[in-house]
Amino acid sequence: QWPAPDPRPSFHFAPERNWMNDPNGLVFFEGEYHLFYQYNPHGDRWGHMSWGHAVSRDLLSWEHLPIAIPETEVMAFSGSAVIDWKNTSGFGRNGKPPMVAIYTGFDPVTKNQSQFVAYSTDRGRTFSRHGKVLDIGSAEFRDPKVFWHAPTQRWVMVVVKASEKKAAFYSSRDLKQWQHESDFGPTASSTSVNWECPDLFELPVANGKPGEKRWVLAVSQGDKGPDNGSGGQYFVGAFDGKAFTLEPGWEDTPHWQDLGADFYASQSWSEVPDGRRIWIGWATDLRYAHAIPTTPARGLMTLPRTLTLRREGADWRLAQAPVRELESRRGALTQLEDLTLGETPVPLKLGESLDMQLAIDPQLASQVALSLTDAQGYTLLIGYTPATREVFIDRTRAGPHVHDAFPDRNIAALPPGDGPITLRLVVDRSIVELFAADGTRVITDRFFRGGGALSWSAHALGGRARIQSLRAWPIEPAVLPGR
Ligand code: DQQ
Repeated sequence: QWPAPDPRPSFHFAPERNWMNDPNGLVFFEGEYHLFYQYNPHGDRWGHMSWGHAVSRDLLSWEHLPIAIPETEVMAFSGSAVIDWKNTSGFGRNGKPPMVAIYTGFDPVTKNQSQFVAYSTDRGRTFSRHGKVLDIGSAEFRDPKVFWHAPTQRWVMVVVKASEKKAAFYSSRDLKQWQHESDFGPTASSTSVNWECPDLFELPVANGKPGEKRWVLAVSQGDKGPDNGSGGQYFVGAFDGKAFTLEPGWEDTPHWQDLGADFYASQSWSEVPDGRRIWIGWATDLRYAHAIPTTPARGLMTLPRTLTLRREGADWRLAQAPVRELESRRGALTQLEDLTLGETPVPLKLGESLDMQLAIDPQLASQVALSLTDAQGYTLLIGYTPATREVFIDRTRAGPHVHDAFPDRNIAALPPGDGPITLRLVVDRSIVELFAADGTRVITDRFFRGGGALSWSAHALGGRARIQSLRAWPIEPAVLPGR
């Protein structure tokens, strides 16, 4: 029913063909960021889940590799990967640490979900199956995230009891024998049907005391997200290797990872050499993932984003920023200063794949919008509403309607503040990622245009508005590093 296929993005990851969902097994090893992902090798719908595989040296240019973990008698559902530096598992060869993948095996006959281990001794190129390591006889037990917890000298697994909306914590000395330690959840903030794809990590508090850190537990939720689709929440607290406890005074109101429609199953890389915590999400909504165009790949990841934590009054906020590697891919700068806008659109000569910084005058009373229009007149609006201090992405008229169940307009209310409204906007042909308020408010949306080239313009929606400055850089196409 789509008038034209949506074009492949230029610097966001998509598989070469077929269906992709969650990111899995994110780990850095010997100069390469590994991205495994939920993959159907046989078609462009969910099924036959296997782990697809790609590697990158800069998180932007990806080299496609063969399937790492295929479907066998069980499908290989979501999970994580670690480097077993001390060879606690005994899988290492010739003094080299093994890469160990821990994933959910889903038995399509019995519906049982249990945790499996596979390992690689050749930089993730091939995996050997070790087999099942944890089975509690449940059909709702999945998505293990494993990491080394140095203070207790144990491996920790956080895994969901999905329909109970609980994160369960296990510990192990060798990645094979696992002991249950505690459960967290459900919480009053979670009204969805399930929890999926948990992650747990410690983050620096960017505006806190020197060295201040907190633990963040992230969980994806299959429905009733910020705009009623799927989404992810996060919790801030403490973790002692056995149990997660919420920060005192943490209000049980939802804290959403992303306020758009298209950020799900987020996972972070382990072993990043400079200590950054970087994550990525599957850029779609489960409700329409099967209905969006296929090009021939049906599935896209967001941009990898660096995470910090910020104190906001008595509250805590996760802050996200595009990885700094994006800046080295910027082409020639287009810079505009003091752009006063009325209702007549001012054309802007900008491309379809770009990185932009915007400063909007907070004083003028009318809404300001950037619009992205295709050759058939479909228009995506990205803007700011001064009266309510909200940024928005409006895809009501951006292409064929996507789904009746939730709105096509996503908003983020900004915290009180003085000075210009500064925004970072990353656009790549069929995806837009908007970062506001130091990255504490993020909106990610796909848009499915009708056809032809996209053109940019800016205007005020009634009255006058002013863009104080606009700096935009085209993102240069990927050049794969030599092998
Ligand atoms: N997708 C995987 C599951 C996970 C869900 C199966 C989330 O492991 O819970 O493809 O999208």
